[in-house]
Amino acid sequence: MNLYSRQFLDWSEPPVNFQSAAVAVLPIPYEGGVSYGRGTAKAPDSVIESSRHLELYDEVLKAEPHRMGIVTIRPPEIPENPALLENVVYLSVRDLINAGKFTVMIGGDHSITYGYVKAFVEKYGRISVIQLDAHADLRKTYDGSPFSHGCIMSRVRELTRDTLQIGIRSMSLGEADRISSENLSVCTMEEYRTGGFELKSALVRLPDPAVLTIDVDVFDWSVIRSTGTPEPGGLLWDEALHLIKTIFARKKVVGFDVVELSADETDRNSSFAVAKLIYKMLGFKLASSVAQGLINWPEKPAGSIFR
Ligand SMILES: [Mn+2]
Repeated sequence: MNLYSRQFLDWSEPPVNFQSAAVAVLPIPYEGGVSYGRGTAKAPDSVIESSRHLELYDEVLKAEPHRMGIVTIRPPEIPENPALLENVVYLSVRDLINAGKFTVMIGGDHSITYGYVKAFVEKYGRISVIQLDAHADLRKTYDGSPFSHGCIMSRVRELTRDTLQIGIRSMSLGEADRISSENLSVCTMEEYRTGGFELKSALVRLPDPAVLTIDVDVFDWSVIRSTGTPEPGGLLWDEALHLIKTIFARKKVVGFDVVELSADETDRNSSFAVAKLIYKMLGFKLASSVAQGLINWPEKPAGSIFR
């Protein structure tokens, strides 16, 4: 497996290689599925660059999560054709999870999540997908294409019926009709704020394992403003972390992706927030596995610890 010349965290002490790493970060610099603002193809490099400025110590966990070993994989060749791209993503993710790596994908636009989820469905059979997003993404097609980022949850539901969508605050009448006629698990932002949705029981109903897909437009602009299809009124940093920590504590999360950041040279904050989010989430994965008695806090990279 070829490592990327730029490494998430860019940290080599303790020394880590593909074999000894618990986590593989897969950058997918693709924006062929976007409908509005551009810049998502440059996002993975921007996040990796920002990650070099992160503190490796997590003062909440009182530990250095990077000690489990995190390597960044060289991005695959990105084809123009979206159907081919789906397959390239699927093959890359499949190889990493078959090698036992906890695989984190950095997008790229949201359309890449199809290939990501497909690899997990193939490995585990039944999985659930939890989406944090401002948009329902439930149209059958968008702009006449099934490969658009604007209909990704429709595509994901071709792979699994077990979905939970949180933070939604933008949808069409057709999507709203679909949510009610198919009785889909959707917690709108308004319901999240008012407690009008039983999030904890929805989490209990979802089968394990679970994959998380995070569209950064779920965040409030004060946290992340550089995204292709922004919506006002999203999650604040602390409440997003609280929500995500709860998901890690209650579900067996086997992977996550973070998509739709739009790299912008005038905005370092958004890239840095995404880098920190990824590192925080890796810390949650580690902490929940330790809390469940599955592993001990790693002092040095010891290969595939998440089984
Ligand atoms: Mn979105």
